[in-house]
Amino acid sequence: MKEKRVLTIQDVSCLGQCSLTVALPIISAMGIETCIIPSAVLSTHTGGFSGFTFKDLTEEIPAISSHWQKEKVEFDAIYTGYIGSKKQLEYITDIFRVFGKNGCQIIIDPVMGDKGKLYTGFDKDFAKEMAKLCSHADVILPNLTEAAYLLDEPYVESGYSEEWLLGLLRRLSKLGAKKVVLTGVSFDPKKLGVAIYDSAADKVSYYFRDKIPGATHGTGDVYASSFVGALMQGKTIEQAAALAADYVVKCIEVTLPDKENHWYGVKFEKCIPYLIERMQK
Ligand code: PXL
Repeated sequence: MKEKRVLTIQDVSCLGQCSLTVALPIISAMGIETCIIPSAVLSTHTGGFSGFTFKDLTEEIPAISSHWQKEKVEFDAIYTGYIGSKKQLEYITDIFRVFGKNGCQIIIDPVMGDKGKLYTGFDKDFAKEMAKLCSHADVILPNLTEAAYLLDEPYVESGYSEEWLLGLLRRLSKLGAKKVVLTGVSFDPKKLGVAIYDSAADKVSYYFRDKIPGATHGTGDVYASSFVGALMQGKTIEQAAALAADYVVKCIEVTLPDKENHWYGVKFEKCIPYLIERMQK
């Protein structure tokens, strides 16, 4: 039996429960071989720590890629997360061209910001280039902030209608991605969820859970990683989007009692047994 193999490209934040330190354990725990290209090594993530170190690994991307081409490596999916520079976006586009064949799915989480603001180090110009990368995707997973920056539109935090959201999803899919999973969607102050849009069918579906107040770092990466794992395990995009939402909620619930001390991420490790069990449903 041919096992599924995923390549994920993002940074290593050595401490902080995000990017590769989340993607690698989660996708692996879901039974999928996970290959990585670390795009940079940081001592921590950039969301709340100060004085973090940053070792750029941009030139490793084409070097690793050319070795793999000689080895005739293939992937069932390529999943990209936090990408630190425009040069890296260029190299990743090359990787898509070389390895994104024979049914390989391209899944892009255009990690750039949250709550209407870009993370440290990103600007509008980078967002424009990220929008170009998204044209290669089978699925993109932006939050509402990233959606606004990808489209160069004002960020709309709340109070929007289903009609407006459908328009946003259509504009996002026009970037070139076949499907859009938009996170952080809310029509009711008590509920938070995702919108799943299929551009071929021009159809949207939703999955909501009760909103848990307060922001939690790293949940976007936990969401995208478990989504990718579920998709590789043969779930439909709607099932994968719901499973990932349920897993994130569980991770937040487990972390909340210790939130003051554990502010920098979620305790996703504690919920891996739940994730495995949830996958059997
Ligand atoms: O969770 C996204 C992320 C990944 N990697 C780094 C980050 C962030 C968000 O702040 O700083 C380095």
